[in-house]
Parts: sequence; C-alpha cells; structure tokens
Amino acid sequence: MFDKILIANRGEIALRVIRACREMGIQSVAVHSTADADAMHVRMADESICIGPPSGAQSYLSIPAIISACEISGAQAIHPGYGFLSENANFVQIVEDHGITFIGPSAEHIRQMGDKITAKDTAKALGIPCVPGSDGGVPDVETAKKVAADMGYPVIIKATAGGGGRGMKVAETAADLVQAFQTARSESKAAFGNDEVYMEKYLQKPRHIEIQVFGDGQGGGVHLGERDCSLQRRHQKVFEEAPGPSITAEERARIGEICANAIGKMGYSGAGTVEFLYEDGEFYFIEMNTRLQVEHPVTEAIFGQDLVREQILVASGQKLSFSQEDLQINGHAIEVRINAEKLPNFSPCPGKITAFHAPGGLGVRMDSALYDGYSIPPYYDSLIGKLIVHGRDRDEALARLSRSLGELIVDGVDTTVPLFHALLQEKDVQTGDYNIHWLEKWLDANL
Ligand code: MV4
Repeated sequence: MFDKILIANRGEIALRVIRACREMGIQSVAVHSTADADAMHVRMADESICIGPPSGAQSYLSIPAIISACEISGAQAIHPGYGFLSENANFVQIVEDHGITFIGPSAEHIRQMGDKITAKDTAKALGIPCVPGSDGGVPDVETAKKVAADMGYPVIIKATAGGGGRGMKVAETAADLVQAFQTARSESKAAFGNDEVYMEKYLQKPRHIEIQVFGDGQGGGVHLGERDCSLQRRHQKVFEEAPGPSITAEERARIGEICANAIGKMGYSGAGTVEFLYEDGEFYFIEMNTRLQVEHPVTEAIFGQDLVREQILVASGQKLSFSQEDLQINGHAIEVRINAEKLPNFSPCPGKITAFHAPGGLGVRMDSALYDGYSIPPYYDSLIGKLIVHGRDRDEALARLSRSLGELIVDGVDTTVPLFHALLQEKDVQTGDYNIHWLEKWLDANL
C-alpha cells in the first residue's frame, strides 16, 4: 500500500480523497493555486504545495507543476478527483513514465473511451446494447442523408471527440439535416480541434441512467447498480438518485451483469461509469466515463461502500474488498448539487461566505469545502457542496432532503438551494416521473 498520495484537485472532492487516505493511514499531499492558499483542502491535508497562479490551466491542469509537486513530496500515487486531469490519457502516460501510480484506469482505457466511436464499437463488441446509428464516422452530407433515411428521423449528430453534450445537433426531418450536420461539424472543430461526427437515432424522452462499475485490473468486474441523473440543465446534473425510480431489480441485474462482464473482459482497473439512455424499458449505451463521478456518494450510501478506498486498493494492486454477491442495496439516496449561482440564470456568484452551517442528523451527508469566512474564488467550477440524503425508501429520502435543506445555512452568496425547495413541491419529482427534458421545461415555465 502507498504511504503518501498526492491529490491533483481542489474543493469537496479533494477533501473526499483526503478523508479516505486518513482512514487508510496514508499521508495526503494537497496541491493548490495561489487563489486557493486558504482553501479547506490545503488545511485538511498533511502537506501542501503551491503549484501556480489562479487559472486552472496554470495550476490544476499543469502537468509539469503536478509531477514536480509529486516528486518533491515523495508521493507514490496521484488521485485526480473528477474534472481537471482525471480523463487526460496523456497525463496518465506521463505519470506512469515517472514511476508514479495513477489512481484510475490505464491511459489506453481512457483513450479508448475518450473517442466516442471507439467507445461505442468497444461497447458493442462486449455485448452492451447501443443506440442504433452510423457505423463509425459520417464523412459527408451525402452519407449522412443515407444513414438518416435508413434509420428514420429524428436523428442526432454527435462529435466523435465530444461528450457531455458539446457539438451535438438534432435533425427532426430531412429538411434539417444539412444544417444540423454542418453545424455539428464546425462546432466540433472549434471545440475539440476534430470535426469527425457520427449519427444516432434520436431518442425523444429517455432517462439518463448510469451504471457504476469497478474493475480489478485482473479480469474481474463488478457493478454497483444505477443512478438516475436525468434532472439536468444544459448538460449539468443538478439532482441525482439511486436506485433509479423506474428501474426494476431484474433490469438492474441484467444490465449490471452485462457491464460488469464487459469491464472484466476489458481488463479495466478502478472506478468507471457506463452511461445509458433508457426509454420504454430498453438501455442504450452512449458513453463511458473513466473517472470517479461527482454523484458517487448516492451509490456509496445505498451499498455502504467507500468507493475512493476501493480505487486506492485496486491502484495499489490489491483485490477489491467486495464481490458481486456482497453488494446489496439498502434504501434510497438522493444528491443535490449546491452551486454558488444566482437564479434564474444560474450565473456564477463567487464571494465571501458570511455564515455557514452544514445540516446533519440520521441519513444526511454534506460534502463541502466551505467554511465560515471563506471566499469562493471566481476561477473555478461553481459547485460548493453536495447534500446527500439516505432513507429506507424514496419517500424517507425526500423528507430528509427537505428537512436538511431547511437546516443548511450559506450566507453571503446566492446558491441553488431555493431551486431544490421548489422542486420538492413538484408531483413529478415526488413520484420520480421525469426524463432528460423535464427540468429544462420546468425552468422555462417556473423561473
Ligand atoms: C442522445 C439523446 C437522444 N438520443 N442521444 C447529451 C449529452 C451526451 N452525454 C448525450 N446526450 C444525449 N444523447 C440520442 N441518440 C439525448 C441526449 C441529451 C441528454 C442526455 C442525457 C442527459 C441530458 C440530456 C439533455 C439533452 C440531450
């Protein structure tokens, strides 16, 4: 086992990793920008190193600065958290070339899933059900017309180098196709420096269901069920829950086993998430994320497992501490993302926290790097906390969410808390009857 780990991240996820390290008797090294000298992750870690000026590009994204910090501190491994360098195959390669362990999958697996056509080909070959679509890239409008005519409208055009919704265009009918195709291409080129696109049948009202998987890197794989993350605004999740309100035990076992087997066959190591669209009882693979996700705590809550601890165990060459048979779902969990943003436009709202009180009590977990008197810097993501509630069933989790949101105090900046109070009054939220378009429609009508 490692005796020292460097955390190449900030905010609540850096704290999350430091906590796992401490419970495992591992020393933690925080890195920080000059803007984060007073940040909680710097205070909580055993050591800290300043790696550059405020901008992410010159600090948390600077590969030389992070490798240097690792060598200076003598850390044997790097945990990347989420975002920043967590899915950068080039970074992973450099880390390994320096004799440092990357806590996550191999550069090769990250690369394979980063290219969305390769990811889909891999998924298909491993028996994972995919959205019907083009066979690989679509080089020109003529080909696009043929593909669309064959599968029928509506269709969606996606960037091969994309993911997370960027460079995506829908064509409702043949009349929209040329425009949609050209726009998808030029947006892909601008965003990713790569204009290759592919096409799929457009699903009109799916849910976003993602399966949490873990590979042991030795051919073994397990799944930890699904999360329903359908409530999103502009491809940013705001409310996530596990288990999915629409997913039966039979469906979970079936898709879970398919994903766990696939992960094993790939020789995948560590945490991963297989993303699906789910409509009319069918799962359709769209992408795979090769990192620990923001919403992992809802899975931790219902399975009673520490996913960061497992990542560290697997990265150090140990076995997973659980087998599939050990994993049983207990109750229901919901996470809401608390952002320093001003409604109704969700405009970022950095500034000084004049009062902070985290909720507590049975079934309540607040992951946040805030403290009284902290100044939220304007340079990074607006996520300032995640409130995760766990109950014996969904209704209990909802009641606990309402109760704990009422206890939370964040003064000095605007936050997304009022949104959650309002959402909890909605019948569709109360019953779990929503899809990927529900929140945007609700926001249009209510904010
Ligand atoms: C789709 C789709 C409908 N049909 N693919 C958006 C982000 C990226 N991960 C995939 N996305 C979508 N792919 C097909 N074939 C609709 C979306 C989509 C979406 C997916 C998940 C959560 C929210 C979404 C919001 C709009 C569109």
